[in-house]
Amino acid sequence: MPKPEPAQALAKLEAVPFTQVRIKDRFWAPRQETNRKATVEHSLQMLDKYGNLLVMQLAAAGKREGFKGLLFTDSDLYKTLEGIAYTLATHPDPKLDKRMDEIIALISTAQMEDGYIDTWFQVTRPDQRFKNLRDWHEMYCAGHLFEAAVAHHQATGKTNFLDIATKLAGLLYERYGPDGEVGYCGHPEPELALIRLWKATGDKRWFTLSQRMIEHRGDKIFAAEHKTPVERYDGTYWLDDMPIREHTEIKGHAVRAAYLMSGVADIARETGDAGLIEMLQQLWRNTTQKRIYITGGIGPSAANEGFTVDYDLPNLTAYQETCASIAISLWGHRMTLLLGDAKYMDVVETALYNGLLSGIGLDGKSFFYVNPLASEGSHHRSEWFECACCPPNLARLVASVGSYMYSKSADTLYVHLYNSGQAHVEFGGRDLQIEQQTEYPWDGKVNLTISADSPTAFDLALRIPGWCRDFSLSVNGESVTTAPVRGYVHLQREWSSGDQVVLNLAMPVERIVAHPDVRQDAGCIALQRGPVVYCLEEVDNGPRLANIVVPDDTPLTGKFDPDLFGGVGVITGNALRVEPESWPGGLYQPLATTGYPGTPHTLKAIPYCFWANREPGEMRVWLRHE
Ligand code: FUB
Ligand code: ZN
Repeated sequence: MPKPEPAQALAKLEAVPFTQVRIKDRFWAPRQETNRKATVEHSLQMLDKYGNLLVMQLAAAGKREGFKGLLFTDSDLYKTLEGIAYTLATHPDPKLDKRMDEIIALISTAQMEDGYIDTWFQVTRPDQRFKNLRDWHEMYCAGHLFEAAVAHHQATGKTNFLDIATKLAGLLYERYGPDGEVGYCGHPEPELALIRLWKATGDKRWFTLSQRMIEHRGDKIFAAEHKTPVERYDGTYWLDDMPIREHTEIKGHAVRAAYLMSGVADIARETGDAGLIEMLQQLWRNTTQKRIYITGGIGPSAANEGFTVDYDLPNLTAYQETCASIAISLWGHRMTLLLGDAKYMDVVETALYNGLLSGIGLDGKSFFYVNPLASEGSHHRSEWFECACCPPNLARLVASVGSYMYSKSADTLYVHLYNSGQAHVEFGGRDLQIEQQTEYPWDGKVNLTISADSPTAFDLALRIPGWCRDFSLSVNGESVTTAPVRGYVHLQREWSSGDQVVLNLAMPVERIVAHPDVRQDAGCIALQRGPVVYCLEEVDNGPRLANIVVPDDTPLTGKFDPDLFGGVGVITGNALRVEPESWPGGLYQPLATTGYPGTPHTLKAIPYCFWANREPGEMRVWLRHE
């Protein structure tokens, strides 16, 4: 058991909202543009095709038949609306705004007098509300409604959606609040959503309800609900197996676990509860030291859509659900805000640039639910899914990615992520603007310029990413040598308009090897440059990628290819491969007769998150080396 980390003062950072951040780079900006122009419309069409809007109409009309879709179908609609709200905040669009209002009006009509809304129950089993909290996702759907409503309110200032949310939250509070029964959802999500609702409305009831759900988790209420003798009940999948402070390992369903920990981090940020914080740190250690993919994704197993045991990270069968990469980003961001340590943001950055973004095609209309780290050519994107949790989750994440970039405390402005663009920050009663110019993640040089109405003293904290082994820094041309503290270099001074900081993060191609206990990666390397993990695709390298061997002494070159995918980093180098044409014959041969390891091959690797955007074929992240 590792030693507990020394007690750490709470940083309690406040994220600079995405509405204050403009991204103008060559990486995220095109993705956001595609999200706004293609994904949003596509998603609305899919919601139509798959019945998500239809079931809302059925519920609104009081119908009892004709339901289509899965029981948590409403959540996909709400996540899409949340994504649309974010796009409206940065790009006002009266037509889309009106369309959103029409859907909100439909939801409002479907909402029952007492505040209840869940189309699956209303249409198919109105008498069974709250009878199966373990499996039926009622409060999960409610949570996504709360998040969408808050986003809509923040984006437009309107309260039509927020009113629906608070009415539903009121019903839940009455039933499961301090004067009610103990209840929490089999799929955590309402916990973090209620915190957002509390922050948006100032109504403390929502905080109390979230806290109560978290404090009681582990009461094993699902045992009684399903008439399972408690001694035979295994609540692991739902993280309902022990009191919340007693967890020492991440387990169960990956999305559920990371959503729950996000809610716990939110509560801990307010209460400073040492037991919760220690548990969060321990679970983060377990996750990131033993149970996470190099791409930032979690949950290797399809069987439980979740965790197995330490160091079990298969590549071909990696589940790494897109939503799980989103979930760890939510959790890591909250840990950053709680403790102000860059190691959390390192993981968020890895997930953002790799396991998460691989979930969506460059067209914005094709998706992965499962994100393997190797494919023999049969893994393809889909326009949507019967269980469509991932596509709308991506839509909301991509639209709001700006909210992960900056945060502030009373005296410090933190820069967590590097992208060209600007942020307007209200700081110490003054409006500041910080502008970044960079080709990140393809190049590690970042120019930052401060603009302020008048000179302002504050501490500018720049994250030195965990992947970076060497960096240099200057302020107004003068070199600064200062060691990072918890992953941030602090530049404390009075800043005036035009002050310039240049940060140079050395970004060589790195050959990464995995811990010796990850048996699936034994004898292999992965290629990484900056935060981006690379892979080989058949379209560039021919078939049988498993046969390619990268000699340890071969130089590997990282460069920017302006003609591929509108501009992207690639890695090239000389490798070797065994071709069947030169095989002497038979299924097995003495090594001495094969000429192994084969003939020269010019290797070309592309970012993992860009794979499956050309003709289909094999893909591989972990490569043989010698
Ligand atoms: O259960 C709702 C969502 O569907 C989960 O978050 C995903 O893992 C998928 O099972
Ligand atoms: Zn999903």
